[in-house]
Amino acid sequence: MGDGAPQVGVIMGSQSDWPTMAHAVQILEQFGIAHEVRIVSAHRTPDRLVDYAKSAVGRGLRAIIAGAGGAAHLPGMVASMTRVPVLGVPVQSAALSGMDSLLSIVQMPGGVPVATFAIGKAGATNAGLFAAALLAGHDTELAQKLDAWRAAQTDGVAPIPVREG
Ligand code: RP5
Repeated sequence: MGDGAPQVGVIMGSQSDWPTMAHAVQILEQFGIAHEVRIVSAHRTPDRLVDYAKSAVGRGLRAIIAGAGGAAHLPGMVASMTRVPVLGVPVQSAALSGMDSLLSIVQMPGGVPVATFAIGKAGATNAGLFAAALLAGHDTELAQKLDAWRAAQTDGVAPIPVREG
């Protein structure tokens, strides 16, 4: 997806995480950032996780957006095996509304960083935007697109609220 070798990897622990992680993918597509999307489960496909994390540097990935829910070990385990920046997205769980996911991802021990985002759609969207910002530091065209996106967002906020209800 996108032109050329993937610069960003989007991984998720389960197919059930897709509705959330789709928001990160949508941002990457909007900015034309080459990316790949995979299911990588810390618990159900541990060998796939190891292969993915250990190959990330060699394959040229610049960021990995990792979403998981519940006992969300995926982002931290990936971060333990690669220096590629890992952006963690807590997926909203049914049992605990994503607080379990959030705390699993954010409470990394010192030395193994995972940049942790908000629970659910906002977190996935912002992880996509953050990856774009990381890449924009070395890509003038992408930087201009990101500036335009941010300006459009600002322009879209009306100064006076509509009186509803
Ligand atoms: C996590 O547990 C996944 O990221 C998903 O959010 C949740 C359910 O996973 P499955 O039971 O579908 O494998 O590992």
